[in-house]
Amino acid sequence: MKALGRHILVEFLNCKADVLNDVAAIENAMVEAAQIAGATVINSTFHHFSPYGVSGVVVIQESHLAIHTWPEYRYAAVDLFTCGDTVDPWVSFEHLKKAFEASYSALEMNRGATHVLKKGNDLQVKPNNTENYDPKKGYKINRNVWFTDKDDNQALSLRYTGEVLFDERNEFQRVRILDSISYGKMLAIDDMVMCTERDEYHYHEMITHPAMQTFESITGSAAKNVLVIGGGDGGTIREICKYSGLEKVTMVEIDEAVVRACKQHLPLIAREFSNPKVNLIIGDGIKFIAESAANLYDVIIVDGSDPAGPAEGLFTKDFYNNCKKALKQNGIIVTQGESPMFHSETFVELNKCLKQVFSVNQVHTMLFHAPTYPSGMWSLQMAVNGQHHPVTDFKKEAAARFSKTQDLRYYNEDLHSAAFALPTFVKTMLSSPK
Ligand code: SPD
Repeated sequence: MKALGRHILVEFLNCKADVLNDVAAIENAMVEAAQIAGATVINSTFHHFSPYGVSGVVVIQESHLAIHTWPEYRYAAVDLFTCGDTVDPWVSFEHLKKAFEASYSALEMNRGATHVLKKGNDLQVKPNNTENYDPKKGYKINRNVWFTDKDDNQALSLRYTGEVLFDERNEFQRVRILDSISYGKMLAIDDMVMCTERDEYHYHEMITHPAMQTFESITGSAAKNVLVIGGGDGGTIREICKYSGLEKVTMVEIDEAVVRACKQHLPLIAREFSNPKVNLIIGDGIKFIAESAANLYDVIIVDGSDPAGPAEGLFTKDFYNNCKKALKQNGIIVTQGESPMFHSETFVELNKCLKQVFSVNQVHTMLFHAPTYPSGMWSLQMAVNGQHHPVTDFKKEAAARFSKTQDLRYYNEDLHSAAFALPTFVKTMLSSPK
């Protein structure tokens, strides 16, 4: 029977569950399935659903390949539809079967049997939109793939090219470098954005300079011995290395894959790893600080991930008690404090925890703008191991000189004090009794 199209409906069963929940892997497999069969890919749109499932379609010049997955059932419903004689949909089917490591049942239907259809002569068919067509290279694939950092109710999504430049899972976490469309290359740990080329300086300048400048203001000399826990992308040590008075910065990062990925793909962020003042230790920061000598560091910066996986211990009283011991008198600790809008509970709990380890008057909250973290409002918690205050004892002139000579792009002498000014709703969140 002659037909306009071939349509294969596939039930993929017993698939690898984690592949069925991986939007990038599925998009790649579907695009490859189309290309291997000789189809011309025009567009692809894939979406991940929370907590499980992916839907997507690859539009090809010869029609489409579509999928919906149920990872919890290890099942995917796929349809492969091609028109004309040039593309064999069974070739795509074979590719997907391997990619999903699936068993299957499939049936083929002929669509548009020509003996029952009548072709009209009077239809004026307009030419296709040729915007994405280059006569030499053919169609430009317009991929529509999104990375989503989310909890059950809120999310931040960044569109990326579909290129996964680095992807490794290890005993700690999954480390990926993706190529985002608007924010450049991005480091993602598990399903969370850690930093992007375009806005990383907001975070790295703010986690570093308010603490370093406060130390200098209250002690009258530059921080000489600094400890960073986490910070594997290298952005925080890059900022610390801008201080000429620095003698040594020790960085304890649990996952060497983060350092390796960033050295390879984010060299402007990871540019100070070879600085002789940097002592990189690949190891557990929680254990490191528990075993540290007392009274050692001028500034400690906790540049951890969110409190899931190996960073969980960075949000505990034990950990901050050990940090306090390791700080010199008038030393400063600063830690990434999550978001009052996105992780309200963790934000409040961490602040309470620090106030128990230090005292209420020694703990200070800063806010800054983080475009690629969910909600865009992020916090840092600072504790001063002494009686000085980061705003009232702040020496503006030195900070102004430093931010100018170092060409800082976010931090400056005005922002230093402004960052500690909190919206009323945040003050209220933090004023609840201990
Ligand atoms: N949700 C993002 C929390 C920030 C974690 N740290 C980022 C590392 C950048 N050096």
